[in-house]
Amino acid sequence: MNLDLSTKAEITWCPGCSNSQILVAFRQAVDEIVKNKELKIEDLVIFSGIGCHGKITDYLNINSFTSLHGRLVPTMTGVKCANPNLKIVGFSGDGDSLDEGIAHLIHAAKRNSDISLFIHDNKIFALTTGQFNALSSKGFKGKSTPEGNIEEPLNPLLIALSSGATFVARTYAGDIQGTKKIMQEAINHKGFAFVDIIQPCITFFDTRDYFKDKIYWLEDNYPRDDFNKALEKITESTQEKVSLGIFYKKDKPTFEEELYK
Ligand SMILES: Cc1ncc(C[n+]2csc(CCOP(=O)(O)OP(=O)(O)O)c2C)c(N)n1
Repeated sequence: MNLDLSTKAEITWCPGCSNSQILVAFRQAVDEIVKNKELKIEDLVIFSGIGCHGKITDYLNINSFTSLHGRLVPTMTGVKCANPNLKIVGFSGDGDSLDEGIAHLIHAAKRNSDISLFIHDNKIFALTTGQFNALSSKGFKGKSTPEGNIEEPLNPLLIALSSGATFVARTYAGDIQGTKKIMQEAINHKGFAFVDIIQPCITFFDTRDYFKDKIYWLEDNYPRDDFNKALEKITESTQEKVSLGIFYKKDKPTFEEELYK
């Protein structure tokens, strides 16, 4: 029997919003790993920041915590420290964790805290109606940059990898099955798992056509333990093609293991 992870909360995302695809992928991911006895549902705690993405915790019948803007990562690491037996998964916006909360992201990756962080990467501040953020491309025109953004964007995967994340992956919200599998591997990874989920914002920055012909999956036998290759691939992806998959995965003691030694 499938777990009923839905709630009675009315979904208030825009009709057709890719957050719904992320929600479906996560429900399926959790349903399967609970059925496979890889996880007990009562051991799972989900977190969200502030933004359109942040509503996801309202739509999941799972223990949850909605944090302040940019502050979900320290909330997650605090809960994990207090009870290391819990499985900690966070949903964050690119603005939430790469602007407001970027210092927390870097330090959680550096410590290899045993948490999974899923970034809803729409390359804008969506809830506040489309201002540019740290991931917006140079030239992006939005509410706060009507003549075009004059800054270069950050590469979120490069930040996670260079800060010490031991699981670094990227997926595309429109590929629900691919996203589900990456989520499952991230949840099962011991250590800091960073997943960048590219998601078009159909209202303020519709990138569906842009990504349609650019995304491709890494081959199945892609070497995940080679830091330099991951670095190369992650930086190459900011060009013409956008690769999806797990770029890096490494076994390393976690912050909580060291703490409780
Ligand atoms: C400290 C703080 N700064 C700014 C805001 C206003 N604010 C609320 S949502 C939001 C945008 C969130 O963007 P993002 O994290 O990318 O999430 P999205 O809405 O795109 O899912 C902002 C700037 C706030 N609530 N708190």
